[in-house]
Amino acid sequence: MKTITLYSSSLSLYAGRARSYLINANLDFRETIPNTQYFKETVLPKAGHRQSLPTIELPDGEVIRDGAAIIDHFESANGHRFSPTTPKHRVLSRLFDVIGAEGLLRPAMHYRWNFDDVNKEFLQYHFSELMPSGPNRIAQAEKSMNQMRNACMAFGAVPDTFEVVEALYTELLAALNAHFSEVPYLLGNKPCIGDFGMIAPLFAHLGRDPKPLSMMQSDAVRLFRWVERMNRPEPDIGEFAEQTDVYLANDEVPQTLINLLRQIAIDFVPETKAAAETINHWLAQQPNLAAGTQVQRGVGMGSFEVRGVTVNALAQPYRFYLLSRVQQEFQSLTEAEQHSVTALLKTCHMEAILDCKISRDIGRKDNLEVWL
Ligand SMILES: N[C@@H](CCC(=O)N[C@@H](CS)C(=O)NCC(=O)O)C(=O)O
Repeated sequence: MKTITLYSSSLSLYAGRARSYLINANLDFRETIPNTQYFKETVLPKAGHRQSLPTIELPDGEVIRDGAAIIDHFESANGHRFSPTTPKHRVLSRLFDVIGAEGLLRPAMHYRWNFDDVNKEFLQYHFSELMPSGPNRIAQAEKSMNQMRNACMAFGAVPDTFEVVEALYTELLAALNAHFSEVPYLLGNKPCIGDFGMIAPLFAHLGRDPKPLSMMQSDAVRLFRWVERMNRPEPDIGEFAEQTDVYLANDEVPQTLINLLRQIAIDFVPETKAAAETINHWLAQQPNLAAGTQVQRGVGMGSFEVRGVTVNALAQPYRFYLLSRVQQEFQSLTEAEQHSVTALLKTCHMEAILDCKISRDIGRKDNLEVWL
């Protein structure tokens, strides 16, 4: 019988999000690398001709490209099983999805690409495996690795920022570890959409590449356990007293989660503001940008300060595609609920994200993100 095919690689940040969802939803799937003729001829044309991981093919031949779209598809098919229903949890779940998919690229790429002494052999093996076999395999892998090294710099990890990137990540490890010492997932005893977002950087890069894996195992055992748990079909929460599989009662947000968001806000908020400014400036200069035009990965560099250090990072419209979903979630609340969510976001130093918008909306057409 045909099952779902996940085109992916263990190396891929975004594939980690879809894989973890499929595992937790107990969906039957087969994971494979997209290096076959079948993928090129049959799957790729249905994926908008964009080869990005993850892409899935359903048993009826439908193809879905993009991790958020993949999760949307299964969430609507299974009654929104991993989407919390109380106001604060709804907004935080979506916010963690943006943070995971877009907000932790700098540490993820830094600890992958700037520790060649420990990581190089591991990365060379995996990158070669992604290339078609033949005499040029090693050279092609090297080329692709160099593109990723450039992407690492574009996300703002350059020698001048290494110290601040590492300081923030060390503090983040401690905040995540403290939270997962209290509860097994972000919002209690069951993963939410935000957990799937967060596993993206915290599995393939920070929880698997040799350098950051060793840091996580030695300095953040409870976070390491969450990474394991996110990739297992059973709850795997034996070390916790509470053995239910529900979110925290009464829309509770534990102090450890507030501390975690405050830590993340240190660079997430200024980076989001800077990216919005850069993208809006770019949009203002594109009066003839037709509706339906594919959205590019980045449209310039955003510049912002973190602890006195200037960081320049690619301004990515996709961040605002996901962020608009946080804002829509907020808009759909009653006035009283909005007040309590705003108060919470203020406490977390995150209130600015409610107003950080770009001047043109992004939608999806033929499996691609497009300007509306
Ligand atoms: N928005 C996409 C991004 C996916 C993505 O960038 N995947 C990387 C591998 S981790 C890739 O395939 N990059 C090539 C590309 O995007 O064209 C998602 O969330 O699925």
